[in-house]
This record gives sequence, C-alpha cells and structure tokens, in this order.
Amino acid sequence: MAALSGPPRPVAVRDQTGYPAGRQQRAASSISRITPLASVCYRRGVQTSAGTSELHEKTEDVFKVRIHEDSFKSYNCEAPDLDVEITKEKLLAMYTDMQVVRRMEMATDLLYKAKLVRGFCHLAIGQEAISVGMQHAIPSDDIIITGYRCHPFVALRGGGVTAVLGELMGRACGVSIGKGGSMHMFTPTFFGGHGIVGAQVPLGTGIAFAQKYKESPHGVFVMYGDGAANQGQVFESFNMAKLWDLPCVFVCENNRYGLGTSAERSSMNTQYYTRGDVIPGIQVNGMDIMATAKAAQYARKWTVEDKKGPLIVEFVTYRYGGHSMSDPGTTYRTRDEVQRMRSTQDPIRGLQRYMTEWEVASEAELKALEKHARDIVDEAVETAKASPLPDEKELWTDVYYPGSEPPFLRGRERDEVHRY
Ligand SMILES: Cc1ncc(C[n+]2csc(CCOP(=O)(O)OP(=O)(O)O)c2C)c(N)n1
Ligand SMILES: [Mg+2]
Repeated sequence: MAALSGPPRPVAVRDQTGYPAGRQQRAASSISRITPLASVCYRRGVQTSAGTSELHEKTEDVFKVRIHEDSFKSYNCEAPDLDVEITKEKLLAMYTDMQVVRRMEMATDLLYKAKLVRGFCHLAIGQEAISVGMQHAIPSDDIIITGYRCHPFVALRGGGVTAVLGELMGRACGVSIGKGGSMHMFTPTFFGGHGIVGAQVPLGTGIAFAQKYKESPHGVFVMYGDGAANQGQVFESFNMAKLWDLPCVFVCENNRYGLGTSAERSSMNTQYYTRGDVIPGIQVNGMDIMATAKAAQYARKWTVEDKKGPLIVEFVTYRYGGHSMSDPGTTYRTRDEVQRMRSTQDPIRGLQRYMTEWEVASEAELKALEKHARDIVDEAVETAKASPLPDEKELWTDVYYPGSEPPFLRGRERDEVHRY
C-alpha cells in the first residue's frame, strides 16, 4: 500500500554500469585482495532502472511504448528493437501477477519466521519483472526450468499460490503433495526447482533436445544465476545446444551476488550474455517489465520460430533479500545499497508509474488490484494452513515412474519395507 500511496516516483537513475553508485569502487578493492585485477573483465552494462519506458501513442486500449535506449546490449546479434505494443488488459494482468508473486513471497517470509516453513527457502523479491515478464511473453506451454528461486514460476505456470504455500509448509495440498518443499516443485510446463547450483542447465538442455527430437513446437527457457554461470556443466550444455541448434534459451538471472559474494569477486567476466562463445546473447534491464517481456519474445522468436539455435539472455536484476532465509544478505553488500535499489529501481513501482501516467488505471483502481492480490494470498495461506500433512502412504509414491517400480522399496530401517 505504501508503494502506491507514497509520493516517491521511480527515479530514472541512469546508472550506466548497471550497478549502484559506489559499488564498483568497493568491488574493485575486494577483488584486488584476492586476484590480479587484469583478469577481471568489467564493462558497462545496461541500465537497470524500472519505469523508464515511455508512452508514444495510445489508441483505444493499445499502448505504443518505447523502451529506454539503454535497456539492451547484444553480443553477435542485433538487440531487440525498442518499440512495444501492449494492451490495457495485458498491463493489468502483469500488474496483478507481480503483486501476487511478491505478496506470496512476503507471506512465505512470515511463515518461515513463524516456523511453519522449514528447511531451505529462497525468495525472489525484487526479481518479479523476470518471472512475470516471461510469463506474459511466451506461450503457456513452453517449458521453463530453474534453480532454487522457483516459487513465482510454479504459481504462474499452473501451480497456483495455494499449492506453492502448501508445498512450503509440507501439506497435502502442496504441488508435490508436501513431500518436496522449496525447490522441489513442478508443473507440466515447469520442470523445477533445483538445489544443486547449475544442475538444471544440462537437464534443461536435454529437455530442449527432446523438443527438437519430437519436432515439438515448444521452446525451453533454462534459467541460472550469475553464481551458477561459472559451473563447468553450463559450458558443456552451451556446447551441445549450439552443436545441435536446440530450441533452448539460456536465461541468466544476474542479481549481482551469489552465496555470500559478489559477481565481480567470483566471475572473470560479469557480462554473462557474452559468455556463450559462438552463441549470441543479449543483456537486458531486468527491472523493467517492458524490457523483460520484449527480450523473452525476441528470444523465443530467435530459437523457436526462426530456429537459429540457442541464445543467452542475461537479465540484470537485484534480489532484496539474502541468498536464502539463513543469509541476512548484508555481510557482502551494504544496507544502503539494498535500500537504494528498493526505493529507486523497484520493478513493481516502475509498472505502477506506467499504469498511472499512461492512464491505464487510476490510483484507486491500482489499490483495488493490490488488495485483490493480497486477498488471493491471504486466502491461500489459510487454505494451506488448514490442509493436513500428507498421508503416510505418500512416502512410497512418486519414487518411480508409474509402472517402473521395483517389487519393493526399503525405508529408513532394514525391516521397514514397502511392497508395491
Ligand atoms: C554444486 C553446488 N555448489 C555449491 C552450492 C552452494 N550454493 C548454493 S547457492 C550458491 C550460489 C548461487 O548464486 P547464484 O547462481 O548467483 O544464485 P542467486 O542466489 O543469486 O539467485 C552456492 C554456491 C550448491 N548448492 N551446489
Ligand atoms: Mg546471483
């Protein structure tokens, strides 16, 4: 509510480096302690301010928009063009979805602190323009696979909010019947949720191979973080994907930090869109939903419709929280930096600016949508809390693909044996 009623408009901070002021200096000094500076490739990236696209023309319910000229960079390909046409209906749907996924993550944070969610838990607050932008840009039956920051994708791609929260609380209504918890969540078009850094990249490449083999019309969006980008298996996947020109978009969510360290301290080249060698890439302002949606559309056309093989899409974004619930996220970056990003580059506030300035919706209508999102999440929290724990028999289900089970399965103790 504060974001809607409060006066601060998204400020068009033209931080051409893509990094908040002061960070370069701090990062450079930390790097110099551990590695020769010469090995660090640091180039200017896209700007990452939300709310910098401008309305050009409006006819009835169609908005012709020009994305900010510093929103894309490209490597071995043309950058996406800056013009977008978008309907009022789409803008309203995007806004609602962004509010819902943020509220869902905020509810998860509270449930975790109340010890109703346990174990590992990674929130995507601050990165909503990516999941929601992609969701609205690609067909609902294209496939997405990601690492641990997966809750928004599950909710958006058919799982729904109750099934995410139920799964996190280990309840029977969870999308994996409460047996998986965070990261172990799937829908027919979302292949998880993976806890081993980078492991989903070869899996996603394999799924893309299957699409090509079956001559399916679907693309696969394989997501990974800036930390995961240094994994060997990522480069092996790049190799195979290009060798066979698979319909595979490699999507790097560069939120500038891995687990307890910054991208500059861990990557010899922080321009992740250039790291595919002969695979072209684009770098995208990951805080402006106009840019993220446009980039996802461009990538799909490149890989699926035009069959040009894989493409790397690097979204430059920011996570407001730590890596996981056990990381306060303030030991390797300053509170000021987080605060500055929240108050000047928030993706939801950026979209709010468009909605009011382009007269898509009044402040009152936006407040009503925000309340609607809050109601959806509040109701989902109550439904999930009321859901029972999974039945004990579920311990033995979903271990093997139906029909391929062995005669029996051993439990925790030698004499605890289940016969199928
Ligand atoms: C193979 C492997 N190595 C190390 C870890 C521990 N680990 C978990 S997340 C992480 C960093 C990931 O950073 P990034 O890919 O940037 O993702 P972000 O948390 O920023 O979304 C590490 C090192 C792991 N889970 N798996
Ligand atoms: Mg990261």
